[in-house]
Amino acid sequence: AGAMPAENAADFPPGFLWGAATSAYQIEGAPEADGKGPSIWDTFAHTPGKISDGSTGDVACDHYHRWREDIDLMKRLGLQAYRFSISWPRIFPEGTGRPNRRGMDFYSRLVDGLLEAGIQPYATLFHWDLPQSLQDRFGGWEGRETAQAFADYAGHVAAVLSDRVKHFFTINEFFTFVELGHQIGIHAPGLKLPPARVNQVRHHALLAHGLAVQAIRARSRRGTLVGPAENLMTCVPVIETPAHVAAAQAAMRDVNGGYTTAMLEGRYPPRWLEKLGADAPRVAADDLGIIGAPLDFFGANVYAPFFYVRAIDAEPGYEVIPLPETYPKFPHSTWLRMGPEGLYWAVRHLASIWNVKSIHVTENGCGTKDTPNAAGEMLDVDRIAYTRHYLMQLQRATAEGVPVRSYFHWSLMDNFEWADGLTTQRFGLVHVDFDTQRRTPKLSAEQYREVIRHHRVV
Ligand code: PNW
Repeated sequence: AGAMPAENAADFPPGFLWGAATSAYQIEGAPEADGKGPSIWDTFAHTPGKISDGSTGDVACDHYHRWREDIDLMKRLGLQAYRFSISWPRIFPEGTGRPNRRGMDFYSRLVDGLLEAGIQPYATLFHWDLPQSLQDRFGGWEGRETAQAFADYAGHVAAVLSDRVKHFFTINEFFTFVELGHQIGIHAPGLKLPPARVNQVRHHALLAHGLAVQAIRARSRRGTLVGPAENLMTCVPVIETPAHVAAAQAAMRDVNGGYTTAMLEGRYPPRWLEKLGADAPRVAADDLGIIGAPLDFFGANVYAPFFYVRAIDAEPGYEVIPLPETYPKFPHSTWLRMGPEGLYWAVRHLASIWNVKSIHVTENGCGTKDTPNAAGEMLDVDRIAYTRHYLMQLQRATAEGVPVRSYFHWSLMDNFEWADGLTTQRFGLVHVDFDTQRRTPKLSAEQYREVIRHHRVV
């Protein structure tokens, strides 16, 4: 499904799936329920000064207890797919050892509920909530042991759920937890390591992905599909002519050298290694073959483009130039800006540079303040405009034959936005009152429901 041309020029292709995404620590709460062990995010959020509004994920959306109600919410939106993440320390409270059956049962019930509602489950295995025990015992991702532990966990989950879950994402956004967690220290585990150690963390995370792909394939049902969900640093050609497009492709391969290029080419690009110099990671003999194993699909989280690129004569044939200043920044975010063409170029580059045959847009959305008006409505026009402009670009890509299979809006509902906590900015289509746990669809939820119903941008 998904490859047939659309009947109307403005339609998305037949079979294209519409979803929304969340992650475990951001919505579940219940950090000690049913034998769950602590994660590094439990620890980090409870460290004074780390979360801007002083909140934690202890309750968040209380989804662990309200998942039935949340499936009803998804039904009302008309969602066809739902991307959630599995909390590793619910399944292995200490990261390794014996699986905790009661933790697994939660996801098993959730998956059954989704299927009953006619919603396809898409499961992410790691969305940053590393078991604290692995941090304590192996230095977390600094230890090669953590990569193997992840593969064992991933294989176990696939063995239990692959009779009902067809799509598994290994790791969500390497860049964010590696760099923000280990270099800048604003995400868990809050470290500021020197470059050589950050590079080793990054390499172990990639290795974990590769080992998990192997483990999932070894232990799942036939037909199970696996890939990453990665935040590409998208390079937009300054002018859409062959020379500038080629320059943007070359820049893409270099700036994503530590992640996407390594996974899709099975090697670190020479210019990227050159930049790391003596700080390059230690790489064992088979590592890059494992990291570069062919994938069933590529999941792309796309929020904003990173650079404009132009062709130049001098080596390396491209020049990175800043994005236009007139691409507005979102006032409550440090990094998010409006740049809809980034979505078009992200998926087009995946297909044209790396010949990716199946692409899922695993996240796209924006953070806003959303306060109710006098009538209690949330008229989140910033989100409506954002979604419309990004989807127009995605539609262009599908109309040109780029093999995009699905789109997941980030996020289904307001949730714990990491270092920004619960209230600094809200990403939901559905508003959550964190005092009462009342869910109220915003105007953008109505727009998204109509997008799904009409299978085109509205
Ligand atoms: C993603 N950046 O994080 C995450 O996958 C989600 O869990 C998160 O809630 C969402 O986007 C919104 O922030 C990102 O610096 C964090 O470009 C940082 C960046 C991008 C995505």
